Amino acid sequence: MTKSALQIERAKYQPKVPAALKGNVKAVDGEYTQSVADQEDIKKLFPHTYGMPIITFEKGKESKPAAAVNVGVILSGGQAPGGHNVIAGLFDGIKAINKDSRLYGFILGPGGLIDHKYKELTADIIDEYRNTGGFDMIGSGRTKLETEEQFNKGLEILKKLDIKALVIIGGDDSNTNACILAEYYKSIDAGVQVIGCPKTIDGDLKNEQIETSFGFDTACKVYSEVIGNIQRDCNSAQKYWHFIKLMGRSASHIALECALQTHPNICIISEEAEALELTLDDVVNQIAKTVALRAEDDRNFGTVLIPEGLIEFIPAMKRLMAELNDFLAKNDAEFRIIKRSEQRKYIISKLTKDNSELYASLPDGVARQLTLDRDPHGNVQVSLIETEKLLAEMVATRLAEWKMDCKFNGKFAAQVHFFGYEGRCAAPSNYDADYCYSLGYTASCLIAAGKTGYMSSVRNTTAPADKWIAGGIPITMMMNMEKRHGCIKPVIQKALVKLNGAPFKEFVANREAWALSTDYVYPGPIQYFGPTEVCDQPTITLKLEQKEK
Ligand code: FBP
Repeated sequence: MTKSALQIERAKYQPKVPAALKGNVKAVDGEYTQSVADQEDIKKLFPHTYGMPIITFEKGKESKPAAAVNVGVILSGGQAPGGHNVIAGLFDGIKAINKDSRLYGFILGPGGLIDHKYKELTADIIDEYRNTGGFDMIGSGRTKLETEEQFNKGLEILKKLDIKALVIIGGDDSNTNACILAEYYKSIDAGVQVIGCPKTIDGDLKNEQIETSFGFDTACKVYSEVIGNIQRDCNSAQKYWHFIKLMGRSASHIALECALQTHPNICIISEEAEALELTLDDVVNQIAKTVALRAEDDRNFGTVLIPEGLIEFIPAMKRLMAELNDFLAKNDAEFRIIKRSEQRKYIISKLTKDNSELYASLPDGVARQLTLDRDPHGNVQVSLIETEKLLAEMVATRLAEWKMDCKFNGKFAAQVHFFGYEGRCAAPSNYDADYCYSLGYTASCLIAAGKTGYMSSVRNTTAPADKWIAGGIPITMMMNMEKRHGCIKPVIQKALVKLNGAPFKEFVANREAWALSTDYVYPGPIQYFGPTEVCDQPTITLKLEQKEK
């Protein structure tokens, strides 16, 4: 592999880890747990893994060397910076248990387990990928592990390779699968532990114990760098409004964090739009008003941050999408054979009155995007819906109307952007490099402690790494019952932006000033070498959340 000078230097970086993970480690049981909601249902569905205690790792005494253990690892779902370091931490951890331990990576996500596609991850492979971005060491995929047939097929290869523990690195859906798999293997006494790791740039897999999902830090820093660059372009050319959609499927954590880092003129937060029951028209008016206000000072330029999931949070759109999800889940075969030119008419004829009218009012492109294939978890693929274009077009139309009524005298020219894939495979920031390595190493400690159905957890991460707290959280603790793909299922509850949380409050306290300002912040690129104040800072979101505790 040809490497850049930065890659060569970066490969030598030694991730910082919690003090408790240096040397012998002891598992300490904490409180017994309950699921966040629907306790009776979850308990019934997970009789073997429900209610287990929280685990914390502390420094242990010198102990006899343990037996070697073979471990499998899967990268699941969207890429997130730091995944390779989770695997490196896991590798080093199981080698510290016993140097003859072996690590197997399943290829291209959960599908690799079912199809028996794997490779042994030896020291030379691991060394090649330390501190690098991407998931290309073994690849990732979105196959949903949900049927007993799949679990049993997976078990065949786990048995063949004498794998005693499987680590699934994924987001809320993949960790839900990890929990179901752990329960199943325990119920049949399969002798395979299952451990999850919290991954997703979206930042929506977090709770009291899981402070953040890995990748969020780096992805937000990458997007904030380019938003800052665009804002400098705004101040230089003074001629465009930039509509910037940011990834983050449902929750608006990425948009909010980028707003806190860059101070844009407008940032829409989906969770607020939902709480205020805004219509699409309200959102358009809100943006157009700021454009008109800035135009009074000849500031015919600015930035608008739009979370990827916005469309799903506008209540009327949400109702429409829920009905579409159910309808398409039940009538997929029939819908697929309808000619593309007839599909819109067909959907309009099948929906209930309000939803049908709303669907009929949408521009063709967006209407079509709403009926595209769902992901394997039954979710609309919001990254395919061009909300940034939709809003830019609707704002232009609104301003043209206002111009006719002499309510707007400025100029309006829009540029649209979507930042998502650009940040998912970036080389991990120091925070993500350290956090991920620690998560992987902690997973090896959970394996050594004989745990299953746990998620690897590293807390107190706004303090210096030495003081980070490593442990494990029962995955059932994060679950509730939700409607997915037309059925009620146990799933990990998504963490949305809290409107009474410190990051949102900080945004609200500043947004009016930012709306009119040209005093943007330009965060610049991620720095890997240099002073701690520049290189080792966690996200503003995490700092505010920790301060609030
Ligand atoms: P995960 O939840 O699997 O981490 O993926 C998150 C994400 O990056 C979202 O932000 C985005 O909507 C989606 O993946 C895009 O998926 P795909 O890579 O399949 O296009």
